[in-house]
Amino acid sequence: MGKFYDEEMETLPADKLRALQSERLVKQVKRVWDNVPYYRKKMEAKGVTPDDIKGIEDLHKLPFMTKDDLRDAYPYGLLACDRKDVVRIHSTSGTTGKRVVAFYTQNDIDLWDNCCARALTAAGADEGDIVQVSYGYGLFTGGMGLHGGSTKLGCMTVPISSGNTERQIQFMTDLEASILCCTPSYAAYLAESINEQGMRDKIKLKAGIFGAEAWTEEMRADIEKKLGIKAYDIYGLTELSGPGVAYECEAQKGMHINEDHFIAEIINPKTQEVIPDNEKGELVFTSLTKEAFPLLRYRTKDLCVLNREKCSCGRTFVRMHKPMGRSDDMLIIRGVNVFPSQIETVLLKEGMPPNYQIIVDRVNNTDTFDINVEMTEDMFSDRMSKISEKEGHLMAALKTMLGIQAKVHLVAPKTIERSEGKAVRVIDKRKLY
Ligand code: DLL
Repeated sequence: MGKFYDEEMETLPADKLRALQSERLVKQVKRVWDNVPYYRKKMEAKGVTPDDIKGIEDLHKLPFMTKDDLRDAYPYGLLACDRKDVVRIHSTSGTTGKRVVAFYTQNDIDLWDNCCARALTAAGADEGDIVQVSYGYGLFTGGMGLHGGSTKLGCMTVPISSGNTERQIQFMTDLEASILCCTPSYAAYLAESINEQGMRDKIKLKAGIFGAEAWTEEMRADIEKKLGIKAYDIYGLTELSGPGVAYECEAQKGMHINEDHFIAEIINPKTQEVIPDNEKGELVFTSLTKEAFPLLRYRTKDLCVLNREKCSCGRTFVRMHKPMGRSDDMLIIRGVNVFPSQIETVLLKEGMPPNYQIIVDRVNNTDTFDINVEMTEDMFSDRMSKISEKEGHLMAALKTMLGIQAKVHLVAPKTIERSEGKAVRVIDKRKLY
C-alpha cells in the first residue's frame, strides 16, 4: 500500500461512497436549480425537478451538458454563485472561437488543490519533495493546479512554467528537484535534452506527473528510462476544475477518479445511453462539490473505459483507462486544444475558401502543425511574394485564434485530396491512441 493524502476518503467502501455521492448530488441539483436559470430551463424542458433526484440512481433523469451549452451561456450564464464570491477563472478555447471560462470560489480552489495533492501523494510525493511545475501558468489550468496541490502538500514548489529548456535543466539540477510536472511531450523533450547535455547523473528526479494530452505506454517507458523516474498519468479538464479529476497510483494501471467530487458515467455517444463498466464509450462527469461552476452530466467527448476492480494500492475510487480517443474532432497539439472549426472560422474571415487540411505529426517529441489551404483561382495567379505575404497574415490570425503557431502553406486550387467529394480535414500521424 502506498501513501495517501486523504486516506479515509480515498479508501471509502463502495456503499459509503455511493451514499456520499447521493447526498452531494441531491444538494448540487437543488443549488443549480435555485441559482442558475439556464439549468432550470434545461431541466424543465426534460420534465425534471429537484424533487425527482433522490440519489445517484436518479442521475440518468438529468439532461446532459455539452460545450455548446457553455458557449450559449458564455460568459456568466452558468455561474452558480455571487460574482463577488469568485476568486479566479481559468479558460481554454471553445469550438467556434468563444472561450470556455470556468469560475472558482476559494472553496473550489481548496478542493481542487486537495485533488492535486492526492495525485502528487499517489506519485510518492511528501513535504520533503521539491516539485518543479513546468506546466504553463495563466489561463491554462496545468500550472496553477499542480502548484496548488504541491503547496498544499507542503512541498518546495518551483513555479517555473513551461519553456526555456536551459533554465529548466539548470533549476532541476541546482535545486535538486525530485518531482517534475509537465505535459508528456515536454517531459520527453526535456529528457532528450538532459541526456544530450550529459546531465543525466546530475538530476535527482524520482517521479513525473504528466497529462493534459494523450501519450502512449511506449512514451512512458521511454521517459522513465531516460530520466530514471516513475512517470504517472494525470487527467482533468478546465470545465471540471483542471488536472486532478483523476490520477494514477503506484500500480500505474488506470487513473483513480476523485469520486467524492465527481460522478463518472460512460455513455454511448450516438444513443446517449449509459453503458456498463469495462465497455468503451464517452466519459461524462457530474461535479458534486463545485460552487461557482458546477456541471451536471457534462459530456467530455473523451472516449474511455471505467474499471471497478479492486486496485492493489488500496484506493476504492473507480479507475479510468487512459483516454482512447475523442468522440468529436478536437485535437490536442503541443498541449493546446484545437478544433478544425476554429481554423475554418479564421480562413473564412480572411476571405479564403474553407478548403484546408491539417497535418499533425510528432518529430523529436515535438508536435508539428501544418495547414494546407487551397487558394482561389484568382490568388493562384498572384506573384509569389503576395502569396507568401498572405501565408504570413494567415499564420498570425491563426496564432491569435488558437494560441499556438501553425505553418500555413497555400496550395493550388483543387489539390487537397477529397474522398467522396469531402475533404479529409485532419491527418494525424502521431498514432497516440
Ligand atoms: O488539460 C487539464 C490538465 C492539465 C490535465 C494538466 C492534466 C494535466 P483542458 O485544457 O481543458 O484541461 O483539456 C482537457 O485534455 O478532455 C482530454 O481530451 C485531454 N486530456 C487531459 N488529460 C489527459 C490525459 C487540461 N492524461 C482535455 N491523457 C481532456 C489524455 C488528456 N488526454
